[in-house]
Amino acid sequence: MLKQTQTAKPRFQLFLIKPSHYDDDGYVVQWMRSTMPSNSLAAVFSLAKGAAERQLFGPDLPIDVYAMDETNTRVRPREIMRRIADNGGLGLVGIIGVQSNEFPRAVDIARPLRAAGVQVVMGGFHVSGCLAMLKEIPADIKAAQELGISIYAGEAEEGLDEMLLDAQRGELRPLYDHMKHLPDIGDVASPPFLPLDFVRRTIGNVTSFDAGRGCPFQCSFCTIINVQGRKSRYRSADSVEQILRMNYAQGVNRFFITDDNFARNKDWEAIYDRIIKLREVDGMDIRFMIQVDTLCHKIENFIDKSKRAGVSRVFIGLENINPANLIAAKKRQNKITEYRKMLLEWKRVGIITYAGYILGFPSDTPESIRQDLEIIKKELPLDMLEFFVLTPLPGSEDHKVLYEKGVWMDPDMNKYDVEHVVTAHPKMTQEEWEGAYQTAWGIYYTEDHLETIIRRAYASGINIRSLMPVLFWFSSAVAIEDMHPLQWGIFRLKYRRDRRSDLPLESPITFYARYAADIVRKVVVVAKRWHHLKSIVRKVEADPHAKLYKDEALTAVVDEDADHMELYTQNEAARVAVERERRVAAKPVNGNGAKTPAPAAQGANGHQDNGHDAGHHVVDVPHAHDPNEPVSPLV
Ligand code: B12
Ligand code: SF4
Repeated sequence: MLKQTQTAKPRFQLFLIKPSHYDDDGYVVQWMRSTMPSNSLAAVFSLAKGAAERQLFGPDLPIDVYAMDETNTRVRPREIMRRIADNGGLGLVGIIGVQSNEFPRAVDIARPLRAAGVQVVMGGFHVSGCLAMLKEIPADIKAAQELGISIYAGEAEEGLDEMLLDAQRGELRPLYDHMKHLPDIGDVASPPFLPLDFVRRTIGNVTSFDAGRGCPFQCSFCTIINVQGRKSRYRSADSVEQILRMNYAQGVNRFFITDDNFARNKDWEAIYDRIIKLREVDGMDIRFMIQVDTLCHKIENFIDKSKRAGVSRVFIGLENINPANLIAAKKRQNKITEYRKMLLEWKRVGIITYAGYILGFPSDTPESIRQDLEIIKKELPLDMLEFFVLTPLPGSEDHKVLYEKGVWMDPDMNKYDVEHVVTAHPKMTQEEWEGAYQTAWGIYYTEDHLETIIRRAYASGINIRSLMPVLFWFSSAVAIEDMHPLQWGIFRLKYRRDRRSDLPLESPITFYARYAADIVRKVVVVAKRWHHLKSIVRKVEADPHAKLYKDEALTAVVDEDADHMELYTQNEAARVAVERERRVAAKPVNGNGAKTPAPAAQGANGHQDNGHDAGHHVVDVPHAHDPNEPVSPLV
């Protein structure tokens, strides 16, 4: 326990820190404004605030709760120690939502705190995933425990109080294992929430919350099913309304619903109906980004209600267009014959689409990846495409299999950010695989294709002024920052002393000279790329025929087309898959009346990844954003 200084009345100091991770030079990835508040932090912060309000430690020991996200706030261990000491010496640091790529940084944050005797507990997907899947606790987690870091596996909704009471007595256990019991989240008294001053550190007026957890599918690269389970657990419509109203009251009205597949949230319709009421009856201007699967368009009313509920952007787990790869990853629910129909349905209602695309499945080669991307550009009416390196993430079946077979996986967890290659591939060398990931962005976001995306969007009634910042973000992150768009932020902050503990401190001259040169380079490239995109938007807006734009991707799939579509004929696996779908379907491949499959047969997206003729159908879409409002690239 930390040395106590004189204080009138002790107050328990609870710090909740969402860690960042290190870039390739070993510096903490941090921004003046990061992309979005973390729901993991919102969930634990709100539960902790609830405990404080209930006076969990009794009236004589109030709890002060502080939340910080290292992607936008510098963590100062000495300041934390001082606050604890000034308030009577009782306190706890919770390191929250620690992903595998954040684990080394999380331990580095804990190290000086532990050395000073501060209690530290750590939770999140890395520890939960490892405990869920591996027979023994892996070496990195054991090493953390040896430093005196307590490990919390599983969800906090039912176990937080017990752990806090142990901390109050200064008796934290080395392990809290809540993996066997998944709590009901229907009506949690303190649902996810973060205060306005926290949200202001991120771009736009956006916050995040999970309306549900769990997924019925079994993709081999997925961690979610092994951590959150395969059964859909969801918040009630009342609880969702509570979250929305709490945020609205503080002026936050844009939301990322973090469910890996909101379409498979068993209560999606009740939640949407409530949101529609809030928008249409109570006049609340609220908007959403959701994540869904490639069969969501088959759920009756789902897309139309998404529109009415204020969904302006949707992330789709496309993952791959080669059926052989989808089968290898046990992602059978993704049907290439549905891809264009689904995308045209989203276009019909004027909602912007993002898709995740994973590189490094067994059949992939640099050539096949290039060819697949050209097919996507030509035949699928997608807006943003984002790439991920197939990664055996701790918590996934892929990781467990390789771990148990003793196959080489990079021991540096910092690299498990789905941007680095961390194991071997049957057809590509490490360099080829890394090269394929790096070049994929440039292959998709060519100047010509940026214009095509904007033209398709304009012709479909999408507000291209809203699309522009998003397109900029996704097409530029890797080119400018060499970082995935989901990790990018506004103005990179770098502190010489915040370097990975196993790397030496650089001299101030070397460090600051490089930092300054980097800033100048980025400002120039950002300005150039932004100006270029703006000129395309202006060109399209000035074109009197732009509303009539039509191309193959915007044309509904009909049977005759299907035979020459490269998506359907690119290789033997695609031809076989299309034949099978035709046999299975009650109607031909372009039929609109296909039955909705039972939920257990439908898809979802795991984030790593987590229609009819819309081509000339112009939908009058209200402006998704006030032009003066800061726009979040994500919501
Ligand atoms: C929303 C989201 C994001 C958002 C915001 C992050 C956030 N955490 O909110 C964004 C878009 C920024 C993002 C980015 C990335 N993400 Co992400 N993300 C998610 C997603 C879809 C939801 C997170 C969430 O809200 N979960 C619900 C919360 C409540 O659950 P939870 O985090 O487990 O927290 C609960 C418990 O674990 C526990 N708990 C957690 N911490 C602690 C601490 C203590 C002390 C205690 C007591 C309890 C406790 O209590 C919480 C409440 O019950 C998850 C998938 C998922 N279903 O979780 C992926 C996921 C977390 N992301 C993942 C990855 C890989 C990434 C990226 C690296 C990849 C990428 N390029 O996109 C980046 C990098 C982010 C970074 N380093 O900055 C992986 C991590 C897997 C792993 N083993 O590491 C996941 C699991 C998806 C996957 N593919 O498997 N992500
Ligand atoms: S569909 Fe998505 S969330 Fe479900 S198992 Fe597959 S990757 Fe995981």
